Amino acid sequence: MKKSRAHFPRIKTIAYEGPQSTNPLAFRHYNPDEVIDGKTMAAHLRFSIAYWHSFRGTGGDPFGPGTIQRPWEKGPDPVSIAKTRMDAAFEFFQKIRAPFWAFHDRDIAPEGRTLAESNRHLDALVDHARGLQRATGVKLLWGTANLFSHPRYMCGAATNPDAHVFAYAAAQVKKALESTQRLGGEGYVFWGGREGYETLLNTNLKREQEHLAAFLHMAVDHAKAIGFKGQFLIEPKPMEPTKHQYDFDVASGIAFLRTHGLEKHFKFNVETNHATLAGHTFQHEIEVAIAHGMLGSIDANSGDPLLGWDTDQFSTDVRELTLAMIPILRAGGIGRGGFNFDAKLRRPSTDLEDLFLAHIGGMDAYALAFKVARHALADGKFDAFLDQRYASYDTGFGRDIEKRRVGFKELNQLVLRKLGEPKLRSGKQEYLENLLLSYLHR
Ligand code: XUL
Ligand code: CO
Repeated sequence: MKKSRAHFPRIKTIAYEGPQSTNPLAFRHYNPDEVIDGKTMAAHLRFSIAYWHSFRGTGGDPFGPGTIQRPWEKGPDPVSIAKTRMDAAFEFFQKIRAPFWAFHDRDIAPEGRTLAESNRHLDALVDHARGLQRATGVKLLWGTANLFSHPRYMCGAATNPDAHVFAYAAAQVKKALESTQRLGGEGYVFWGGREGYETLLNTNLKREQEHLAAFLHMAVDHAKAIGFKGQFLIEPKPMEPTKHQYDFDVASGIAFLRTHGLEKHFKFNVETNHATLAGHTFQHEIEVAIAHGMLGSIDANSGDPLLGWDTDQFSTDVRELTLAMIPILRAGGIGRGGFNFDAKLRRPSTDLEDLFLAHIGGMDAYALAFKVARHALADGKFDAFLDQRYASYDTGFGRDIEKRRVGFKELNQLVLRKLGEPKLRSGKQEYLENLLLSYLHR
């Protein structure tokens, strides 16, 4: 990237300076080149930048307009502005040392007057992105279609009561999928922000859910037809903007996929703030997905305990991230997914530098959590505790229960004749929390 065209002329590529550094524009824990277990940290963590927040976010909220103004937001027409913006984005991806990015179709290219015009705009920007990906080595984690902003989708896309809207959404996803394929995306995300309802008085829930399943089957068929090899991901969220969203959480997502014969084709993109909105912890959603072999990727952010909506903040809560990282590492890592910062600057964070500071904090917090979790697991105490807690199922009648070799009748006899009253065995929560604390502060 030529210096004269730099969009962040005063900010150099962020360097790793170690935990003692006091430079706010340096990494203290994320050392992308450090090799751990034969893989660089960059390859373990697969950080990704969300185009929609970092390059389309304005700072606007439901109570007021945008506050964030970027110097590159000018040009003769929307497509040229979109290209300049993308140049700035790739300069940022490189300087922040994120190996991946993620986008919605309408983030990168302006909506046209017709679908054909929108598609032409998207083609132009996908060409532009291909050039930038080649020049910088930054890769696409996943693509998706924005099926929630335009007024046509006000009552849903695949679950819209009007088949015309369903057809339009199908055409849009077809194009977004092909664009993701052209950019070599590792995955493709379905987040159904408006796939749900506001009132059952106007909603046929069963029919809408069947339409959603039909839509996802069409996506699977089209991926097969074009040879798209990326992973399909469902991103659950219980509400917002819709009152009740069908992909409520991972467990209901699994039930939905299995009901409709889709489970082989999908995994989950678990988002921290969505877990909170569903009344779960981040770790819970990850654990449920892993238990079913369906963890695909992570949208890394956090909510605010005092605000009831999806605030999409950058997380620096190393304890929560360590709890999330432990099951991920136990499962062998994030695979073809990544940690995508689906997070945005606060409304008053208007400096260009704030974009760097926000991501540095998020990346350092995840890197630290990764290191703490690795250390904790290597020590083996958590696993040993779990093994011992369930050991009664390893032999004897416990094993018979797991193998389904006994029923109520046999167990009844066993308790009456031999076992009697079980002894209380402590769950040791405080011991385990203190153990976690000891790894966090060493
Ligand atoms: C919305 C959200 C989306 C998805 C992609 O809450 O998380 O940005 O990640 O559509
Ligand atoms: Co998300």
